[in-house]
Amino acid sequence: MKKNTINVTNLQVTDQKDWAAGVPAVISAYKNISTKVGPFKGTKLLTQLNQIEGFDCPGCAWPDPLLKRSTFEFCENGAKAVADEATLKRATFKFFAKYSIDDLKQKSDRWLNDQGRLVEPLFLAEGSDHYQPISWSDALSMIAKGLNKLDSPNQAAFYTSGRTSNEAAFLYQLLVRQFGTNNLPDCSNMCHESSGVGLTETIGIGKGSVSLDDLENSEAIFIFGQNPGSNHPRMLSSLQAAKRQGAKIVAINPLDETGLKRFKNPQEIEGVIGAGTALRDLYLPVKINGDVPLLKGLCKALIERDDAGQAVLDKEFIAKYCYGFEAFKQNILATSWVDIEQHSGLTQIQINQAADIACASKKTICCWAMGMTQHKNAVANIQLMTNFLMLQGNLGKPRAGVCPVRGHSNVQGDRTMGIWEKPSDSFLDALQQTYNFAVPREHGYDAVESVEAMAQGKVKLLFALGGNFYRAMPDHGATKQALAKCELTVQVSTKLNQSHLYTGKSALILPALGRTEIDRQLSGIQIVTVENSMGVVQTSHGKIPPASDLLKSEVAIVADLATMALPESHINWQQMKNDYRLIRDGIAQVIPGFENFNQRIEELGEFELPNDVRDQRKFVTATGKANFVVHDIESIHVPEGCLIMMTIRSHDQFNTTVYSNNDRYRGIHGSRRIVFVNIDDLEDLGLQTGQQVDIHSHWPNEKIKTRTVEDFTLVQFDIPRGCAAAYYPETNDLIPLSSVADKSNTPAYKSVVISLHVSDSKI
Ligand SMILES: Nc1nc2c(c(=O)[nH]1)N[C@H]1C(S)=C(S)[C@@H](COP(=O)(O)OP(=O)(O)OC[C@H]3O[C@@H](n4cnc5c(=O)[nH]c(N)nc54)[C@H](O)[C@@H]3O)O[C@H]1N2
Ligand SMILES: Nc1nc2c(c(=O)[nH]1)N[C@H]1C(S)=C(S)[C@@H](COP(=O)(O)OP(=O)(O)OC[C@H]3O[C@@H](n4cnc5c(=O)[nH]c(N)nc54)[C@H](O)[C@@H]3O)O[C@H]1N2
Ligand code: SF4
Ligand SMILES: [Mo]
Repeated sequence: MKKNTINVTNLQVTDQKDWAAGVPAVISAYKNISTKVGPFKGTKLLTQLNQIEGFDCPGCAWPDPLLKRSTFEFCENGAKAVADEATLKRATFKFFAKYSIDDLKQKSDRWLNDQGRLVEPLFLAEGSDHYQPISWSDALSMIAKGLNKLDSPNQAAFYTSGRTSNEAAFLYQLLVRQFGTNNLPDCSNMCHESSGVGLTETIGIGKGSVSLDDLENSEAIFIFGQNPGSNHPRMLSSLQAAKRQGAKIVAINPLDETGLKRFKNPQEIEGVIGAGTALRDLYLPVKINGDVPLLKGLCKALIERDDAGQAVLDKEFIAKYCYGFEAFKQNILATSWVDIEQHSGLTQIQINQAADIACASKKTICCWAMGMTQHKNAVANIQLMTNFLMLQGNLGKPRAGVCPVRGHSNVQGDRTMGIWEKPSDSFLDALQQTYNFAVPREHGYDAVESVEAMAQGKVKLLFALGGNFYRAMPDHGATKQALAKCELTVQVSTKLNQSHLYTGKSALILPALGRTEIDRQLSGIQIVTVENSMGVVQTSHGKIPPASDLLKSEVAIVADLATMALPESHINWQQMKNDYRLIRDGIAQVIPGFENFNQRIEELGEFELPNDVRDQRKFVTATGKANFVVHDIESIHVPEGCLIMMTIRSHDQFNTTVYSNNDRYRGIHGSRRIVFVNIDDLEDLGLQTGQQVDIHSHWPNEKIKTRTVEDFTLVQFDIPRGCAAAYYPETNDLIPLSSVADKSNTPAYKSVVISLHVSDSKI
């Protein structure tokens, strides 16, 4: 892998911050928007962010308050996402004439993104090393021909990243299924797939069961494997509201993340000049991948207390709504405290402190993100968290429940719209009935399987609606080779990224409108809708003129491609492109909960989707009940001299989009090639903070036993013994495609066994 340009002398390390947001967040937000968009235009744009008639934040999926909004309904990182999209910079054909693909491969993710918006369709011919402009009709007809040339529809894969609107997503899956395949991998496969799989088995719905109001009024909130200060910053306002109602917060994380320590709300005087609000009441420094033993310990503490005569368990709930309790109880009681302590890295006393908080609460919520979903035993993590809540009846009642905190702004909505390689029969039946064609029933490839299929020559064309598939996947080496075997790869994009450089034999870039931009079609200006992390469907109205006259909306790209690729289709794609309301009429017919879709958004602007667990305490599972599931502790073997490493996000990136080389809360400035290690481990390993190292990862059961990324700087950090952390995507090459979660097939990006070696050049 080519190294990003890094000058280690630029690295400055300061102490980790002990509070988040406040004035520095406001300054950072305005600095970003003023530099990239201009002070006046930029500030005006921010006042429309997350407003009822404004546009939905292109950042994360955190919900907005229902129907009541303040003037500033956004966070620092939302402002960064907006500034990044609304930037005045443009990557024109002159740029692509100047830089060859090889030149661009030498550049960092940050540099590529910094070149500005993509403004016209571009084509990379086989054997050529420069992209050149191409007309929309030539580009789309090339894709249509490429698709129709395949021996089977299953030789194409259609990726989606979670920024795509409901309308574009619905139309896209309709195109893909009428073309004849369910090969619809998406970023969810790398993200919350483990949550979907785990929750569906236990409670019958792959989504969360709480609303914003529930969270803000619950009595105890357990936050597992999540860094909301950077990745869902407005969650801190909700946690603050909950604290003010007396909630207790427990943070379970190998890192004592700044955002969960103390929050200075920049919208309050107290947040500007005062000390802010302390958030977490208890911090559990769990070892990486130590959550299964911790959760078993928590359940054990509750069950043992109940057995000892304290009324801790909700026996009525368990008897009436749950299945499998006795077997679960036996398994939990048979798990020893010695094993729990050893594998979680926590003491019985610490776990009992968390159990005290659970016992004192009648309304408990568990929130989580990637720290739980990106491990081999991720589905076990999710199921044990759910089971922990079930013990006290914390499901299907107000202010209690499960809260997977989603990543991309519409990743949840895309799934609801049918972006899924394993669609349910009921969804396919409804699609078939509404659109009157034989939909493919065979399940398709997920993200990892798509790469494997490309490597085997089974997939020859990749079409990606957004995202940075190459860079987001593990094992860049293998992914690159697999992509190179494709006849054609197509990226629908707003900004330049590495997926435009590591391509199939030929490649296309189709430039798309972003969320901030006005989307005008024949019937007038269009709005789109998205679904947030808590199942609320909202509208988004683009506000600024498009970055170029040549941009098309994602809906228009899909409709125009469908028109060319499916000439026999009886579906009137152009009519739907001209008026997105017709797409919403289709959604209303196919997807439960979207009845009178157009009318409801026109009248209300937003509405909540039905949720059996939350609304009716109904569990549509194989047993008809909420299931307790037995999971054993499967600890990862970390040989002597090795550490277990998680790959995490910095404060100044959005996934593979890097805004700067700083990570303010963790005290890192000027470099991303960092490994965080405990000082005692450094000492034992004979290493020192500031030293340059190569990271080796170890896979004794794989063909390639050792993988290496070079030139990282060691930074001593407050992290449990035996653990390490480094940023994604610079470290993705350390992870083979085969290292995935059981059942969900999500890459185990956060369980990487590594060793550290002083870089050759520095010995
Ligand atoms: N600004 C910004 N916002 C974003 C994103 C972004 O990149 N930048 N990305 C978006 C997307 S797509 C997503 S999915 C979310 C991601 O949001 P997060 O999941 O918060 O993101 P990560 O940085 O992957 O952080 C995972 C957290 O889990 C902890 N962790 C890692 N391993 C373990 C473990 O074994 N156990 C426990 N208990 N904790 C662990 C890490 O220390 C870290 O705090 O954010 C979304 N929002
Ligand atoms: N090691 C490691 N790897 C990981 C993770 C990890 O924690 N560790 N996290 C995983 C997770 S949770 C996720 S979600 C994936 C992210 O995977 P992706 O969603 O594929 O990646 P992003 O970086 O979000 O994609 C950024 C690109 O999207 C395009 N884009 C932005 N906005 C729009 C738009 O409105 N329309 C269109 N068409 N394109 C747009 C831009 O061109 C931009 O360069 O990465 C995964 N990879
Ligand atoms: S919390 Fe997420 S959705 Fe809300 S403004 Fe910040 S980045 Fe945007
Ligand atoms: Mo994600």
